[in-house]
Amino acid sequence: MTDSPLSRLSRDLSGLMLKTSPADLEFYGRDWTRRWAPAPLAIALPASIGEVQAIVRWALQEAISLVPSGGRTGLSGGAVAANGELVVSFERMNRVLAFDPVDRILAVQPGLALEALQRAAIEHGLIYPVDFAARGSCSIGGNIATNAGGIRVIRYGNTREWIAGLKVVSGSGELLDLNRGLVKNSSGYDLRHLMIGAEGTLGLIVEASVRLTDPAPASNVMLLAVPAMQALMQVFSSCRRKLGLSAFEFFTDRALAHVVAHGAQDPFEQVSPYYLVAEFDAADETQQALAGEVFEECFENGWVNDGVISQSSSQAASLWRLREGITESLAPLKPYKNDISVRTSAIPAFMQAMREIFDREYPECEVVWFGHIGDGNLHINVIRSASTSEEAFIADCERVTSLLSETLARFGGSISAEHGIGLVKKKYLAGTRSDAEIAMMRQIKRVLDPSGIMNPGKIFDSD
Ligand code: 2HG
Ligand code: ZN
Repeated sequence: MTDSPLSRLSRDLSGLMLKTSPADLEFYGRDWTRRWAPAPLAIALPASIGEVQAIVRWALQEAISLVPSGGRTGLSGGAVAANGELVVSFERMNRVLAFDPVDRILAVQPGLALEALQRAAIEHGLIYPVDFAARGSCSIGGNIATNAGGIRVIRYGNTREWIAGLKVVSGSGELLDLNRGLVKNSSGYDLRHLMIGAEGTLGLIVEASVRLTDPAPASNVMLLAVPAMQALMQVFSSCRRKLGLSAFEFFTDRALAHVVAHGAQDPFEQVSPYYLVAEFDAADETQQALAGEVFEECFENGWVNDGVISQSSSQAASLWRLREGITESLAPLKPYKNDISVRTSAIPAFMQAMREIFDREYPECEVVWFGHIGDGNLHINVIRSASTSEEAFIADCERVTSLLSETLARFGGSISAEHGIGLVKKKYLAGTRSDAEIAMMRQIKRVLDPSGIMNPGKIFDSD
């Protein structure tokens, strides 16, 4: 074997699993974005924290960048390796390590799939409440790296709320044991929170202590057909006032058409421009009766013109499918994705402003809106028309996203609510974060990753 960085890595770390076949480089070098051609140097699949530390030491010596890799379901290019980086896949570090019933903390490795974590919680009579459609393939390490949100943020918050401790190998090779599962810890800067949402740019998450909670009360789901945009928030206020909401989601007629074309069942005869999915506590008759009251109030006020309340868990699942199946139904069309947030109170005015921009700027594209409207988080997927080339389409979407970014700045919103900045949203960061903040983020990166080997080029370029 010739003497190369990779041969030195195999020699120094003889047990380390490495993959280098073209198919593996392709597979591990990309996430769910399909814009960048994967070109990693190789894939390392460490089995222990010791191996991860040794990889970082090697990377520092060889000046080779590292791209952390979980389930690669990301939508912002955060896990893309397109520049000769070593991908560090946590596929083999995917175990539940320990459970403490007093602390209600599950210690897990970063490669554990979200769904497997949720199942492990149930085995202990508890739940891990962060949830979203990619649960079967995404990993907890990736969820932490993007501070993933999902469908129950309105009740349970984002991933950040559930991380009681983190072990991280920093860009300088140190193993940091952050917060160690403490509930209270007022001892200076909380570096754990710095790592959450850092998209792997500061270090590699090698273990997480995840908080669990009591099982959710019995719930029902209602799907409401809404004739006008202004009514969306009126329905929200009514639901919020009277129900114990665990999710409040929305989608448009266009989104519905795509999931239905993918096999989901449309329960309504007439098309409406907007739909809302509300999940609410329905543990007893009093709570169920309240749902009936909300329903009536919405009908009487003309905010809703059709609706259905689930009568069984399978009906609840098919109503959820209408919302959760949207991303998959659109995937073959390779949409350009926006994932924005504003304060929930600003949603009506923001939607109106954006609709005017999209109607004007995307005359030929289909624009599909959906998302977590109760959190102020909207997903906007733009679909290329057959007459436009992929390159021209991306260029056009980037131009319109600049307008979106300016509008977000006016509304005090964010260009990434829950998917991360990655490569996709990098050029719009300055619309959401001030120059002073970005400069400080760069300085923080220099402290934790002095050689700039940790997922470089993601979130911002180093100067
Ligand atoms: C969702 O809420 C996901 O379904 C994906 O965050 C959003 O595909 C998207 O744009
Ligand atoms: Zn989402």
